[in-house]
Amino acid sequence: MDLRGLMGNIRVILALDEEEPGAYWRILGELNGLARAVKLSWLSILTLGPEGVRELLSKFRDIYFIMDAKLADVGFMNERIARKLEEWGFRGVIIHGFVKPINMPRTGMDKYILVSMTQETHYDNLLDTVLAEVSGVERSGLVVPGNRLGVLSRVRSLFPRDIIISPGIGVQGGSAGCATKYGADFVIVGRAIYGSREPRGEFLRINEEALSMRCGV
Ligand code: BMP
Repeated sequence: MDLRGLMGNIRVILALDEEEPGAYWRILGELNGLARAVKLSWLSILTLGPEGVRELLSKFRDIYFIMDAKLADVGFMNERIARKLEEWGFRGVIIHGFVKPINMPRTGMDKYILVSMTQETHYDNLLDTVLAEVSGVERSGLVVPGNRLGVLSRVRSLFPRDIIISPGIGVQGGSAGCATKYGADFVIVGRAIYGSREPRGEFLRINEEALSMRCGV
């Protein structure tokens, strides 16, 4: 089942970039039943350690964990890193789209390709080149900034069927309603949820906003 099938009426992927191990357990406990997909990062691995990550993933078995590895190494390294992540229980991995050809690991994990970032980067000068490369690669979805609506709508128009997941919501200025209106299937949200006093309430509020696809009203 792909991410659309797994998520039901949830449009929020939680990004957990905490610097204290207990916070991962606390937030996932509070968001029990709501957080169906969670993106971890290298920061999460540095904080929890390999054993901690494995423990977390095996405790929250129902959650679809994506490792935001931003893989951009040579082929054999991407391959070896992906193999470890899959062994640990990750179900999705994020790969940079600027490498030519993109070194897609052979893995059973879902593969999401980052094609542009929430801040300006040289991706912006190369967007068409990157997208042409991406179109020839087997993928599960794309990571596209949710706070840069011009980029988001351009990618959506060129990739009408791809799953698009979009960071940049909340602290980085994007709105969940605008992101889904302009083409995101799911918004990736971190600090606005885990940094809030009421993570559950905030999760639900942002999810409602994403579902509403309301932008600028
Ligand atoms: P926050 O919602 O707290 O701003 O977190 C955004 C998350 O999305 C972080 O995990 C960050 O690494 C990730 N991200 C991003 O912010 N911009 C990008 O272009 C790509 C990302 O993966």
